[in-house]
Amino acid sequence: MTVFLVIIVLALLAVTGWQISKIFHLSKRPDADTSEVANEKDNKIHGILNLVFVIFLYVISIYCFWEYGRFYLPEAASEHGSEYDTLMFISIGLIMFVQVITQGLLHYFAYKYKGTKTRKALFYADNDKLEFIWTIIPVIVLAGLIIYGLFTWSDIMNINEEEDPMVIELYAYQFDWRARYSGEDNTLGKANVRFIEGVNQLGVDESDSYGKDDKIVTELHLPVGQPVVFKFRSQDVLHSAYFPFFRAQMNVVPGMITQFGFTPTITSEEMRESEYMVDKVKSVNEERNEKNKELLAQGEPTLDSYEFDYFLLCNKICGQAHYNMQMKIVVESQEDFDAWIAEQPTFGSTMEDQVKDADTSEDTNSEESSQEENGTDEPQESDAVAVVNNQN
Ligand SMILES: [Cu+2]
Repeated sequence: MTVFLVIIVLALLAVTGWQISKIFHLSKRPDADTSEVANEKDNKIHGILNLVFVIFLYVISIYCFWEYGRFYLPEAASEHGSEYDTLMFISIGLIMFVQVITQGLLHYFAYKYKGTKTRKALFYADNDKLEFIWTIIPVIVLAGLIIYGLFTWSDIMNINEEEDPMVIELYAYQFDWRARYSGEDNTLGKANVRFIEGVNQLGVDESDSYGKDDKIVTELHLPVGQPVVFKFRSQDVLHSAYFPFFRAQMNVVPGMITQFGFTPTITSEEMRESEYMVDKVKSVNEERNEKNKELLAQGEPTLDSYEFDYFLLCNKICGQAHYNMQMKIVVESQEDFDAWIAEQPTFGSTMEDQVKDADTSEDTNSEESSQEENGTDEPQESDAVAVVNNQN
């Protein structure tokens, strides 16, 4: 019914528009030029508009670069990052150079050769020499760009096994990340979604001895200067691991393992102290302070002051809480990293603890039931990612 009414209203609006245009047409003076063919005045207006449009385009481009240039990322915090940035700036530079010239000429000629009564169009069929020039130049430039891009791509994507990279698994699920360090043996234990149960959030295969020393954590720590190779796994849908400051991104696909490796070069602390970040943090906090004044006036809780941290983000719209799917990354010295990783429990010990917990809770339960029931002690819920029922 609503659709029907909407259609009627739209039809009536169309009829109204048509009637109004007829009234305008009839109300024109009898000597007005009603011809459909453009006259001298029309051509002049269109010529000038063409010129005005391209000037507007240039002005707004310059304004955007000037105003929004501060949103560019700072110097890359990974070894391959500078290669990546150079490739991007060369590509953008070339495209912009050609765009500025051709767009400008196009509009200028539309203005310069606008129709006038005295001008006659020149019949110009073809010119082999010209066609050869404007074909061969783009071919050479594009081929160069593609070859350069391919070399950069293979440089970035190929993992140098001789450097003995540290193997870390990044596990994505709606809507968070977990990191699994491969432990002393630098080999990840096998994992499968079917093994997900209780504290075994990532479905690590308990029977695989490589998995015993794996360490599963909620924060990603990386030693500076150490090559790392990430193995990505997804529990549910397509995610994308995005490390903007390290110029890295890789799709995280359910049912397969994707990988990407890089070497972090700037610690979190060094990045915090960089001129770029000091300015950025200052401007964010100024905005927050302004906002806090409003919030205070409304009696609402205020925002905390901002401090920079690297983050791993999800860059695929994977569901409702996608926007908040992130994991903190800490790049630190080798000593700090060693101290931190030593404190993390291994997968083997976590599983043993679970068994012990289950035993003690059974004991206490039986004790409790022998006394009188005291319903205050709830069983400790693990912060399990998900429990998969393999009943099918
Ligand atoms: Cu996601």
